[in-house]
Amino acid sequence: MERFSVVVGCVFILTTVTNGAIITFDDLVNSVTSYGFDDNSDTLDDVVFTAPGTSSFSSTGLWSNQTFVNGPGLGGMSALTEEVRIDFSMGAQDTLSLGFAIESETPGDAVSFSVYNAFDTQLGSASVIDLFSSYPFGRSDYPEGRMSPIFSGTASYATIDLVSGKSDYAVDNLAGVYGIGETRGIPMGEALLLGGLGMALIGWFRYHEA
Ligand SMILES: [Ca+2]
Ligand SMILES: [Ca+2]
Repeated sequence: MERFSVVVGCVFILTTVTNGAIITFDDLVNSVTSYGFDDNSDTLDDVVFTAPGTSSFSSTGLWSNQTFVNGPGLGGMSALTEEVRIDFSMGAQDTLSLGFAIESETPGDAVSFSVYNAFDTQLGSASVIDLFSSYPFGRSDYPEGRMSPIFSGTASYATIDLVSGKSDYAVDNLAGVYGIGETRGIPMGEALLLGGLGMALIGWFRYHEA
């Protein structure tokens, strides 16, 4: 019985490891209207960012002197409603966190990150005021910050509302746990290590049963 438990435990580790991921947009192509991220490389995007209406995303903004955005980020122009919609094809859970910067000389604008389930019920939201980040010899080029909504349940999509005036924006480094329930590959070295550990445990139980 104990040996059975050990074997089942090892198989569980090998098939349902769920890792968080940070989306950096480093391969963003300029002027696309959506950007997909495939967390487990099964060719199905787990997270899809969409620009509203006829807008498109820009990868060419100068966002180098920022703390929360490291170019390239997902950039664009202000929209009448939200600037970015994020769909989680396989769900997201617990918390999300996204850096942002707004091309403005005046900080103090409120931005928001709202998370919804598949029935359009809001699960959580974060509202943040943009500020200049300080450096030892100055400050960031643009006001910026990080929005980190915490929620329970499975998120289906989220909306990012950044600017009401005519400003450019960039978001970057979305951290979260996506693709819930999907199978993930793990590095061969770790797989061999886990497999070896399982065999060693089985051997140990056989030795002690004898
Ligand atoms: Ca980036
Ligand atoms: Ca996938």
